[in-house]
Amino acid sequence: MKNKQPLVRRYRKNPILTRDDVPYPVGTVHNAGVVKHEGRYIMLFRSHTTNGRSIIGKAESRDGFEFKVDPEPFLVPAEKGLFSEYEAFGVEDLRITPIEGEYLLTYSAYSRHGVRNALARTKDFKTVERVALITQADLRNVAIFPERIGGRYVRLDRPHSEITPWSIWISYSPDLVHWGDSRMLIKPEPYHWDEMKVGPGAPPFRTDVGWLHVYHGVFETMAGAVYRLGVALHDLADPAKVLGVSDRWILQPEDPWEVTGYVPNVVFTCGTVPEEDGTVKIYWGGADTVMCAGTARIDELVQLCLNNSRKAC
Ligand code: BMA
Repeated sequence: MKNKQPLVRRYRKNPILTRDDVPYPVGTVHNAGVVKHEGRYIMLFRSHTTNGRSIIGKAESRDGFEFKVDPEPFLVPAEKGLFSEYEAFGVEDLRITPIEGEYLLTYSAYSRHGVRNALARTKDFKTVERVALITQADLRNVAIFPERIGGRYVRLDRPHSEITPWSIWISYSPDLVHWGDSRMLIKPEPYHWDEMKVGPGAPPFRTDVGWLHVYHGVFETMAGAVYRLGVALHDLADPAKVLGVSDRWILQPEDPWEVTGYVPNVVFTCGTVPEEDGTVKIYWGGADTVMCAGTARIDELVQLCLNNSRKAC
């Protein structure tokens, strides 16, 4: 494919959100979950505050590209109870899953005990209810599927391990609180663009042939790690079955605000919005500093997974 016709067409006015758009003091705006709610796009983005810890802000848009930020943050570390102990160092990289008339919010919770994942829920993006801490430590990037499958909730996540590369796992829950039946699905591929780490990106969305999942992959260079985006397709009835993982990346850091910033050479996604016209809006943080958006054709991404697949593990 020619570079003139990239798979992901960047929005011409990227970056779509920066710290200058935020009415309270923050150092960055990045790694946002995005969803369509009552005809408007809701973005829940991460910001480093001026003490270096992260909070989640909210922005809204009519067209999915021009966002206006709420005057106050949406989610900050809990001040009391169990959550306060595990969120004390910040909340990060929130994903939004629309399911059965509500929205599940999963995010990394940092504390002196390490990083684990929390689950909250909302119906209207005005009030939020924290549900449970759904992992132990050393695990990030929880993305829940937007439907129950075989009666159970399903999620992808990425445990950290010293003896096997950072890989994408799946697990299941009857009630959103207790998770199990875990299996490893996608491993980094040696000497490939994602050879160091892979991790779930946006919550997968349904297509006619499978669940499409935009994930991130990391390659270590002499100048540091490069974060890119790839795509995988999971079987609709049995998402533990990976139908294909695109051999090529779909997006890499290229724009100046992706190549340079707080963490250089990073594009990192937590959210996609599939549209009725067969396209998907993909949102990504650039260099852990700004938010960017682009559009891709869903059928092209599906074909990449099916026709140009590397092995999953
Ligand atoms: C990962 C996470 C992401 C971040 C990325 C690049 O490990 O911390 O939140 O975007 O590194 O710095």
